[in-house]
Amino acid sequence: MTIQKEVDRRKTFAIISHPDAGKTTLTEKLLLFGGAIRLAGTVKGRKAQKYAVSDWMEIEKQRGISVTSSVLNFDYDGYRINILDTPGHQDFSEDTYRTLTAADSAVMLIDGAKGVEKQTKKLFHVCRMRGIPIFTFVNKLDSQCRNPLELMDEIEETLGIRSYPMNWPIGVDGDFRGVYDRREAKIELFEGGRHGQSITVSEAGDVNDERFRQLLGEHLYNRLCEDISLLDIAGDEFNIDKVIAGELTPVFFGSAMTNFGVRPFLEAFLALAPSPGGKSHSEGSVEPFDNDFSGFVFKIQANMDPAHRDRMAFIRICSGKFEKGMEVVQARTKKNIRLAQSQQFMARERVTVEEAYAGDIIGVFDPGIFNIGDTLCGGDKVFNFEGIPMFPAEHFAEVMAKDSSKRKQLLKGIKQISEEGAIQVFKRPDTGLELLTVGVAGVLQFEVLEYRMKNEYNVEIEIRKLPFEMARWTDTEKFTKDMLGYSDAMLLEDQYQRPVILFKNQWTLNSFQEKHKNITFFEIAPLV
Ligand SMILES: Nc1nc2c(ncn2[C@@H]2O[C@H](COP(=O)(O)OP(=O)(O)OP(=O)(O)O)[C@@H](O)[C@H]2O)c(=O)[nH]1
Ligand SMILES: [Mg+2]
Repeated sequence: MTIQKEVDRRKTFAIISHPDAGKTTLTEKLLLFGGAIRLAGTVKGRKAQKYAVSDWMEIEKQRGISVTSSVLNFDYDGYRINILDTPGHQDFSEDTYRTLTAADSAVMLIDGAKGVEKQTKKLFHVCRMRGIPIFTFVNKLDSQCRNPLELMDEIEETLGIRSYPMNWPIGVDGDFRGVYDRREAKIELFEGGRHGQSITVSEAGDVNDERFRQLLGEHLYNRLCEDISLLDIAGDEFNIDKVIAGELTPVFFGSAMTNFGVRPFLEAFLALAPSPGGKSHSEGSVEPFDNDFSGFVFKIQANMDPAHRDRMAFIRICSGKFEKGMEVVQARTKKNIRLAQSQQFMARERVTVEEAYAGDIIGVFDPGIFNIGDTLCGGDKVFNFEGIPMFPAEHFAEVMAKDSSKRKQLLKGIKQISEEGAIQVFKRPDTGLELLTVGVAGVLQFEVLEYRMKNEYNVEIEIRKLPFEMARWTDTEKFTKDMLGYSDAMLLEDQYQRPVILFKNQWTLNSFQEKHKNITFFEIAPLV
């Protein structure tokens, strides 16, 4: 197959939403259709001792939440699909944000009972900024949900995007009966009971079939007919160009847990979602079907496999063909690097990748040489894709090993986890004892840190929270330590020995700034 053909059959997308809307559950069900797993793990099904495949981290299994994004891939109907399951919790949004840079489209989940929630709104805007198409899946129709017309209004109003319902639910007041497929003018009935563990076969047929009037009863049937004519008259028209431009979101109703409406969603999504496109960089741009390989690192993750304790760098391929063991230039260092031990993922299960194409996401062994945001170029031309920013940390704490003889493990763990971008590390200058200060964007990261240090590095740590809310870098030449005086601020240095000042809050920063007008502060570390 030519590169063009391979690119055309690829669909790479991220699933985003507020916590608990059902992203991991939907991911599981999609994998099931791909034949990738025979039995979908039940999310939070602790009794069954079966866990969602994309929640592979021990802490995720225990808590039933996703703390880091997962990459999974499978084949379906001739397509090669790369799914990025992201965490919904705001404390892990940095990870979600980075992951979105690797996606060509997004599936936004909405809990049918709750509507558009805060974190969904935030993530939606990130997708908007990136200009990627957004598909909406209104989930949990099997339990009591809000009026679908009201939900559509809320999506349009709070998110500022037009919507087009691809199907329409029948009976949402806790008596979910099925959906009407608008394009095919067909009804598919929900059978209730135990689905979810396998692929459902349900009764389906033309909407005008008298059978459905009887099956649904006069009331529901008439209501459906009214709703449909209302949508046809008052709703937006379907327009694929607007979908691709991110101006119109196709909306699907269904239930991930009971596996209802998931297959029609997948099929419609695959037909409409864009395949990988071109991407601009510092010297121009690449097309996915160009012969030269290019890609960038958007995620680094250590210890995915407790048996190996190694570290993987995740690469989104932007152009050309990847071949196992190929040599590329790392744009930041201009060094040649052999991409060894390339793998693709079914959560914990890894499969060696011999070749991959633009749109694919692969993991390569990282002996500690990759940074998040690194561009890798396979051809003669070396360039940089746009970098991936770090989120400013908002919570700070001093971290030490409970057992001081474990200092070596402590340093190793903190270093590796900071290289993954989950924490930022600072030191106190000029003190004999090397006290480590850690900054995070969300407090739950501290818990993850504590947990991972114990489980992956065998060090119990103590975390002493500090009363600061912001870290600022500054111009090194002008700043002196004495300037801080007795203010509510603390001087630290980052890994490159540059001064970083922690301020208690915006007010402390402002009053310091008043006194020292010639000093400039930076929210984000200047590039090295
Ligand atoms: N009733 C009902 N419950 C569902 C459905 N889909 C998911 N759930 C439940 O909702 C809860 C959250 O599901 P997850 O898939 O873990 O949600 P998530 O969006 O991945 O959550 P985070 O990754 O933590 O943001 C679980 O208890 C699921 O069983 C559904 O279709 N119907
Ligand atoms: Mg999840």
